[in-house]
Amino acid sequence: MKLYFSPLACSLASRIACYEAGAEASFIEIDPPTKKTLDGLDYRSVSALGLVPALVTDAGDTILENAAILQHIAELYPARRLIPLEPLARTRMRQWLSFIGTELHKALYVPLLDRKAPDAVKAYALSKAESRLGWVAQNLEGRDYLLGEFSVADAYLFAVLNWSSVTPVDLSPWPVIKAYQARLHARPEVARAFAHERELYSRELARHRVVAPPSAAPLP
Ligand SMILES: N[C@@H](CCC(=O)N[C@@H](CS)C(=O)NCC(=O)O)C(=O)O
Repeated sequence: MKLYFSPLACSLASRIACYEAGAEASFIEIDPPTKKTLDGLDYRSVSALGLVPALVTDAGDTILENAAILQHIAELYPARRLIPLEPLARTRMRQWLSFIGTELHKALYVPLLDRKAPDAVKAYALSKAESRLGWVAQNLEGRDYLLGEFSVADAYLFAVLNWSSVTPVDLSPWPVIKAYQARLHARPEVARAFAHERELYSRELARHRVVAPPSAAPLP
């Protein structure tokens, strides 16, 4: 399969899922400003909206939406236990994927990362941080991962929480979240995925001759 991604974007979660699953995958980088692969293919021919990630299966089917891709990878490799077997736990995992995608990714971080978002929009988004992150923290009390065991929901949350460092989202009121980030980063496959994309992100900045200001942010 082929995973289309941009460095440090939400597609990092799908790369982590591939690594954790031991999946045989090739990774195709999309340059965010041009929406082209590095060898010039128009990515809109894969994903009409130009959003990463997209997964193209060996049979040639294209799957869009991070939450769907994460579940697809997890289900292809059941032995890696990246998705719970028990129905209620599986539903809880979907609950988290939905929460992370809507309440955190799109409602909180995207407006903060978007240089074109008006200040009032950023302030409104930031006003959601305390309740949303407080809810995450409450659910991490006494647990190593969102569902107790690692799942692809943790991969998604890791990718999204990483944007805190380049936005005004302050995680320091929630040591349990900071400890969770460190725990995830201590997983060898998470660390490998993150280190690789950080390197690619530096190259992306260099390619566009961007001198990274303190607020330089990866694509949300
Ligand atoms: N609903 C989509 C959203 C994906 C998304 O927002 N991807 C961002 C990167 S994190 C993107 O490609 N942004 C480019 C753009 O908005 O043009 C999903 O969950 O996969």
